[in-house]
Amino acid sequence: MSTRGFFLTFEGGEGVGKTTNLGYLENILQDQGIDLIVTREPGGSELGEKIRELLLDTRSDNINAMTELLLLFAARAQHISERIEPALAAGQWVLCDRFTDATYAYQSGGRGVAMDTVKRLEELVQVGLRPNYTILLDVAVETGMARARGRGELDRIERETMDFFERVRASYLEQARCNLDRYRIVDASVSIEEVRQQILGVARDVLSHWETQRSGG
Ligand code: T5A
Repeated sequence: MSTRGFFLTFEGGEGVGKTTNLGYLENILQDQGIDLIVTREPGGSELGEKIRELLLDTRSDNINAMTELLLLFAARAQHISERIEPALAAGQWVLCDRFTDATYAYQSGGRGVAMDTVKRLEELVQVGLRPNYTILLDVAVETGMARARGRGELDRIERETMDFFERVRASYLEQARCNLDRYRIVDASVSIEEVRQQILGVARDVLSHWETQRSGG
């Protein structure tokens, strides 16, 4: 019987509702007695949060695509060693707001960095670590951006063009299509309550995945 925890990630474009729904799923899982931590990328560790500030600061307007990519993986390396791996090794669940699928979507899909470059860094930094389950919240780019704008000032990445975010969305949908075993797509275009109903259904599916993993299936 495996005692290792379960690694669950939330993904999607800007303003899709990841933070809102991650909090909802967290409550459902805790009610089921699941011991978990909630974290995010970029960030998740003290150093990672400093790197996040650099990445999202609107004054960092001359970061080139490779520097951005390496900063994301530097933050990720620290996050994995400091928080994700210790939690999983202790049998805890890790609920993470974005992970490497975001790098494929934003840096490869959005910025045009070769997928193979991201893949090489993924292998180097993660040494086999991959999410067990990924929830992709999907909504039209204009809708997500309107929600993000409604929340306040846009950060450096949120100021990208609509074309950039269309490429990000297309990359996420393609990743989901290629990883049907771990991806679930939630229609985030509907009301918060209706999205919650979908998350409730996904929570049942997540728990059944966990049972399968725990029993060594
Ligand atoms: N990034 C990240 C990369 O480029 N590469 C990487 O490898 C990684 C890891 C920061 C940025 O970093 C980039 C991507 C990002 O640009 P982030 O903070 O996770 O990452 O990015 P955001 O998408 O900006 O996250 P947000 O916290 O801003 O948005 P959420 O979490 O998706 O949305 P949320 O829950 O805050 O909701 C936004 C607003 O919409 C409302 C909410 O109440 C809130 O006001 N809302 C709804 N309104 C109507 N109907 C619904 N169904 C709604 N759901 C939520």
